[in-house]
Amino acid sequence: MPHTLYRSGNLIIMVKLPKSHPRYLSLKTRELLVNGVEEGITSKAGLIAHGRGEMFDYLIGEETIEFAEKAERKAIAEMLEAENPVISVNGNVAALVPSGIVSLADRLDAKLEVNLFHRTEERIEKIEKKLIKNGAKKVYGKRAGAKIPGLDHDRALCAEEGIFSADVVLIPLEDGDRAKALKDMGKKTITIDLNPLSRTAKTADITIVDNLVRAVPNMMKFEPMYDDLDNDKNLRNTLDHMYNRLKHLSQEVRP
Ligand code: PTJ
Repeated sequence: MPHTLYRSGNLIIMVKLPKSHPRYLSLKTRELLVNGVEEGITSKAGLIAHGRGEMFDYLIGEETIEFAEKAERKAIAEMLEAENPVISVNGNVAALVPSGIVSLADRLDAKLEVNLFHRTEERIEKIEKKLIKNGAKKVYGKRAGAKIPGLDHDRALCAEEGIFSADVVLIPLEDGDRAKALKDMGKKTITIDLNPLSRTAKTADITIVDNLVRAVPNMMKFEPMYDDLDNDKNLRNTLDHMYNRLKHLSQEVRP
């Protein structure tokens, strides 16, 4: 039975995670993020963001629904057709899917750039090292000579050859403000965000409402979709799916 140690000051809390636990996968995913914080890769705010994501995943049914699959397939096509596709990596992505995101960049012939909302040089370096350990040959982001216009502070910093000059950017779990600033630069934006109501979800050209831990492996195996995708309609369908599921669940609790 795997054990997890949580250290909090002098306190060591031992949590046993039996594989038979009905929430095993969800608990393992949390464990990756807690480890990410301890390693100095994930921000504490990343834990809060994940909690919000989990809530929406619950409403979806913790599976890849057809509308997410469509968006994933369209995203693959857009990235494959792009001239300079870039995948933006933050502290949550690096903790949850370090090898998956490197393989995806390989498949899509995309650059990887560490681009943080809560930017520190130390975190950038640690994430870069983690990606290289997982097989990345080159990681952008440490040398950030360009700025995303319209954003203040360090979250505007990006690499000239990376996000700054990208035509298509995959921005998983992105802050709404920056997603809009990237769009304002004329870039095609693709997000992976479990909250279909977030500003990022509404701003992006393609919104994948799926858990990052499912979306990335899916995007490794799905075939590209070259047909048009109506992103707003896809989002409406996703919300309807949640609404119908809740209606169904409410029936179940009635006597
Ligand atoms: O590492 P940093 O400093 O770049 O910070 C990264 C976070 C994620 C903390 C930062 O970008 C942030 O604060 O993001 P937001 O504004 O909280 O948005 C994160 C979005 O991702 C929310 O809409 C969540 O519902 C969603 N989300 C959280 N976990 C997942 C997710 N979507 C897909 N898969 C997840 N596992």
